[in-house]
Formats: sequence, C-alpha cells, structure tokens
Amino acid sequence: MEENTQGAAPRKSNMMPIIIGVLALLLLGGIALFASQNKKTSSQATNPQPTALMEEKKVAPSEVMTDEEASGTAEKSGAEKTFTVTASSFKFDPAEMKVKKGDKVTIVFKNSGGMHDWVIDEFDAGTKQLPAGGTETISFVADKVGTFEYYCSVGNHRQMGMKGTLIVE
Ligand SMILES: [Cu+2]
Repeated sequence: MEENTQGAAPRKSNMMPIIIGVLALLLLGGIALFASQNKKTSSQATNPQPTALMEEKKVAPSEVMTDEEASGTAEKSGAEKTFTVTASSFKFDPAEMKVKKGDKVTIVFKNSGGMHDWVIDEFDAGTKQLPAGGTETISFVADKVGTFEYYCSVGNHRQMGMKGTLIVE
C-alpha cells in the first residue's frame, strides 16, 4: 500500500512539468501567431502613409524651383549667394549685402586699384592682400544672424572708411 502511494506520487509530479511544458509551448505558439498577425496588419496599416509622404515630397521641390526662378534670386536659407565686390581706394562696392542665415556666401573680390583685401572676422574669412588688378574668390557659410562689418586690413584703410556691412537675417 505504501509502495503504491509512493509510486503514484512521483508519477503525478513527473506529469506536471510535461503539462506545463505543453501549455507553455501552446502559449508561445499562440503569441508567435498573434505577433505575426500583428506585423501583417501593422505593415498594411503603415503602407499607405509612406506613399502619401512621397507625393508631398514630390510637390515641394517643384515649388522651390518656381520660387527661385520667379524672383531671380535664391531666397531660401542654405542657398548659394555670390557677390562681386570691387575694391578701390578706399571703398568697397557694394558696401552692403544681405543674406539669409545658413547661406553659402561667395565673394568674388576684384581689386581695381591700390593694395587691398576683403576680410570678415566673424566668419573667419578673407582674401589675401592683392595688388591692383588682383582677383580672388572666397566662400563661407553665414551661420549666424546679425550685422557684421567687412573691411580691408591693409594699413589704415579700415579707419579710412574701407568697410562694408554684411547683414545675415
Ligand atoms: Cu585697402
């Protein structure tokens, strides 16, 4: 009698892990199925959105193009803006230029007389000191808003009024 109960008890406890194992497998299987169904439905749900975004993106560049073509100058931030600056004793032409923050500013420096350069400290940019007839092209990014003075660093030219204003909006 005692042997029987001892024999039965281990059998019961041996069965438990198997039952738990089967249940766990069923659970995992169910979760896996559920997850794969979720993936399908979620990918189906997100599919229409990218195409909608693509259509919006397609429209935007053409609008930018027409804007620039209509005004003749690039008004958008990050555009490339080129200025031809003529230096003479003792002034710059033009003495004022306006750009937008983020624009790449290109200065085509032309020296029509005397020894001059074109320097702007805040953007760490400038040409070499060039003799009459000299030209040099430099570029920098106007990455901060403000009013900045550009000048000629030769001798006392700056004090004599050889300077101008770059306005970054
Ligand atoms: Cu000068």
